[in-house]
Amino acid sequence: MPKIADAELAAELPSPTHPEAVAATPDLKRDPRQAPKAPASIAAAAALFAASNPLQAQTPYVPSGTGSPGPGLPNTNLPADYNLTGVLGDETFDTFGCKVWKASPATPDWQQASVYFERKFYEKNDFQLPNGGRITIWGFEDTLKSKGQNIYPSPIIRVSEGDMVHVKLDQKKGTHTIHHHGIEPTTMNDGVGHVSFEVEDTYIYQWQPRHAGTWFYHCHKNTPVHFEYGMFGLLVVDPPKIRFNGYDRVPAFKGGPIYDVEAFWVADDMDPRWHTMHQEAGLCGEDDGLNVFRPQYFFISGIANTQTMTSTKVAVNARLGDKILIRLLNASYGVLALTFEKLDVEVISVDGHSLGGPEKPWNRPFTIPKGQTIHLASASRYDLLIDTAQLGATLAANLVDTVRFEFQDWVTRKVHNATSSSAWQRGLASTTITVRRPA
Ligand SMILES: [Cu+2]
Repeated sequence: MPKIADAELAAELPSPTHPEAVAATPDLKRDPRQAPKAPASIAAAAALFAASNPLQAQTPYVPSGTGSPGPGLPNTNLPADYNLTGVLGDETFDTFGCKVWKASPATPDWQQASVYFERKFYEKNDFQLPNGGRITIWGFEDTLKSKGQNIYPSPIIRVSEGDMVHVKLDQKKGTHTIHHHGIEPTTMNDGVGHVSFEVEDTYIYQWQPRHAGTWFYHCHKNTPVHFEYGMFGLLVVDPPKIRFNGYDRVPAFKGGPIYDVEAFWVADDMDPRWHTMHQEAGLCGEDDGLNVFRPQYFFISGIANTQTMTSTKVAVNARLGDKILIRLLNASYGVLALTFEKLDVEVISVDGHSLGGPEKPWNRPFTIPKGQTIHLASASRYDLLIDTAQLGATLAANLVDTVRFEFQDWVTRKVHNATSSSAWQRGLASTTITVRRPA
């Protein structure tokens, strides 16, 4: 059903598949009793694997940024009147955010960008749902790299540590902002409407990332409503390239692991009632029912839960010996529970910040054993590393791990609509990680 969403994503996120993993022919007839015994440790297994498979590093995966090279966009808007920033006049708890400065100022302290992006508000009224229905979504169109495509979630912003980044918001209906979540730029560039301004027409957000990891960006005007409509996308910051085994590679963070396969899993739930609200719903104290959230549809990276098992945008393919990095964002309004059936998973970063490594000696990564459930709160990110060398130097047959997602109510912790007779309505999704043995 969500063919459109799938096709749109095809132009966006790389498929979490090592090219050679698909080409390799599975040999399911091999007698498992002849397989050498797996070494005691993952490190020993990896060493043995590398020694026996010289092809391992011949086509290394190297991620690349998604922006355009500088010097960026001219700063032609008129200077800001700082006396007007934030909320206007007297505000109460109920009406906070009701009267906010709306403007299109020039970017203060503007500098030439090393990389820049354009994001234009879109409204799409025919987003296809897994039960055949349609819903309205909002998002950010990348007018430089995928013009005319209404991609959900919005296109990834991928930059490198130390880049001077410009993101131009072009907005044609009401007011919106872009908050680059966790990046912590100056107040005017933080995109939180009620402490600075909402963008009436255009604005160039300027910021400089300092920490490699997985972040996200979203509209921060009437955030519960605009985020629910779909105004968010992943934001990935890469560390500098390093030379490894004769190739340029990009580790997860400075001093962190190098990976061969990269997957992006963004979990989201939709309550169709919320997709009929107006832009300012509830902002001026009116009761628009924002205290009631009853999601009916569930997605991983824009793919409906009925399609995630087989979608090439969600299911992961790797070769034995590969390291898989999964960048996981819980964009739902509940608790996301995630269980890997057969693979141990190492959490190497939380909310954009690495665990361990030379820059974070005060903490360390931790392992979630197979079968044990990981829980994420709303807006949380986990970077999950799976070293397939844990399976040993040989595999009797390809290993297929089933990964199960549960969308839980944030208060009752029950799976949404768990007893529904329709699979699409249950807050459940599954996908697979396939590890292929050497051909
Ligand atoms: Cu918005």
